[in-house]
Amino acid sequence: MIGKKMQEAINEQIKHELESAYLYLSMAAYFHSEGLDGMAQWMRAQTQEELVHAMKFFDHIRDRDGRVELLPLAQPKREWTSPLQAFQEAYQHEQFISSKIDGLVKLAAAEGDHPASILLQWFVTEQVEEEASTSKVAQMLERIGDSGHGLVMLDRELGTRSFTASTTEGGTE
Ligand code: OFO
Repeated sequence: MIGKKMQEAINEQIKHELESAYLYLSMAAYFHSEGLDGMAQWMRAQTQEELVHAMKFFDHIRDRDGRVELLPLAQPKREWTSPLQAFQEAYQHEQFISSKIDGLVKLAAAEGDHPASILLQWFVTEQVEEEASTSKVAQMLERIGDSGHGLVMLDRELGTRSFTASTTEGGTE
C-alpha cells in the first residue's frame, strides 16, 4: 500500500500533468487561431501525452490501494505574442515539471518507497525528452526570426507529429 505522504505528492503531480495537458491544449487553440495548424497538431499530440502521464500516476495510486484525489486545475493562459513565445513558455513549463519530478524522486528515496522510485525513473527519462523537444522547436523559431517562409516550413514539419500510445513507452517526439 502506498504511504500517505507519497499519495499526496502523487495526487499533486496528477494535477500538474493535467495542467500541462490544459496548457498545451490552450496553445493548440492559439495556433489554430493563427492559422498554424501544424504547430496546433504538435500541441494536440503533446496534450495527449500529458494525459497519459497523468494516468500513469493515477494507476500507480490505484494499484497500490491508495485513493486518487483530483484537485482543481488552474485556467491556462490563452494568448501568446508569437509562436516563439509559446514554445519558450512550453520549454519553461517542462523545466518546472522536471523540478517537480526531482522532488518526487527525493521523497520516494526518503520514504524508502521502491515502487514509486521505479515508476519515477521512467519520468526522469521522459522529462529529458520533454525539455529537449520543446527547446529544439524554440531554437528553430529563434533562427527563423521574421521569415514567413521558414515559419510555413516548420509548421508543415511539426504537423507530421502524431500521437500513439506506444510513443509514451519509449519516449516522445
Ligand atoms: Fe508530463 O511531461 Fe510535459 O509536462
